[in-house]
Amino acid sequence: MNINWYPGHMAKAKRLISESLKLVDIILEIRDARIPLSSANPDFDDLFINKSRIVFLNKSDLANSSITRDWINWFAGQGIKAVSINSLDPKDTNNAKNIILDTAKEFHDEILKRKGVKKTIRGMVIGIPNVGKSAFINGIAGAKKAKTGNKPGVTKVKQWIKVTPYLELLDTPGLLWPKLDQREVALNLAYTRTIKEEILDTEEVAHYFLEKAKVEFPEAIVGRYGELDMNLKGYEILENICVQKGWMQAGGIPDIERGSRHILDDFQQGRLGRVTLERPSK
Ligand SMILES: Nc1nc2c(ncn2[C@@H]2O[C@H](COP(=O)(O)OP(=O)(O)OP(=O)(O)O)[C@@H](O)[C@H]2O)c(=O)[nH]1
Ligand SMILES: [Mg+2]
Repeated sequence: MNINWYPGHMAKAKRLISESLKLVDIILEIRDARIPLSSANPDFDDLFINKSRIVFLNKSDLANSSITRDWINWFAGQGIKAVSINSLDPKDTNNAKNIILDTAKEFHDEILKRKGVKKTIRGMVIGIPNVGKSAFINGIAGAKKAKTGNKPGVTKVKQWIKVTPYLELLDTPGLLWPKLDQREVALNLAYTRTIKEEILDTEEVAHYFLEKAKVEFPEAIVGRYGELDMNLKGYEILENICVQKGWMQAGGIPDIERGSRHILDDFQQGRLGRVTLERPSK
């Protein structure tokens, strides 16, 4: 599966992000805790060289918490501070806010010493589409100041949001790289709904999802859809799930399209339990 997708608004978003860089003191990179590597944008490393950066592993409520801990250690080993967060939980966003303020304090104190003024710290929130950038900002601001939605491409322009008198966060549109030539990465982004549904073959995506599930998390599938022979091929498991759940077309034919949607939706909404799709390599 080769998804070649780089809509005009993304090229514009990248320009807008580079232009704003000189205004910001700290980069807050939001990744998906279920796919901490696939949700990294390879463009970011070049774009944000020499900037102080914190990685937030968001949607941690949907991920396996023990694997999230492994990831945090893995990032620490790379010299990167990573923090687990559920942006919809005020306890977590409050913690994130304190971490940002602590980091910002260094800037504050230095500028206060040099110039005698208390400067507003500006943080830029970046990440791939639909990863929860706007929800993260709303959580930290304690108010719905940025528009959110469960599909990629909700935020179209940049927007500064005042969080405290001395902290402002910049919401940015999601950035995805031009050519998703790594199949595994493209699929992970499809499962988590980073790539627009309209350009995907839902049945193919669900089929690959089940191929992965039967090896890595069969209990999540059986737990949701009942006893299934997980030794079968992905397509056969998909058909059996449709039969079991009564997702049928006229004439007793399994409604594969409907089944595919259900399965991906169940995963995205956390109804399969807390499932992480990527583990750090040892
Ligand atoms: N379960 C869960 N859902 C989340 C979390 N953070 C965000 N969401 C949901 O994920 C969806 C996308 O959130 P947004 O904040 O709009 O994502 P975004 O990164 O701003 O997306 P774009 O602006 O389209 O790039 C929304 O339905 C949010 O409610 C989280 O930590 N846990
Ligand atoms: Mg947004």
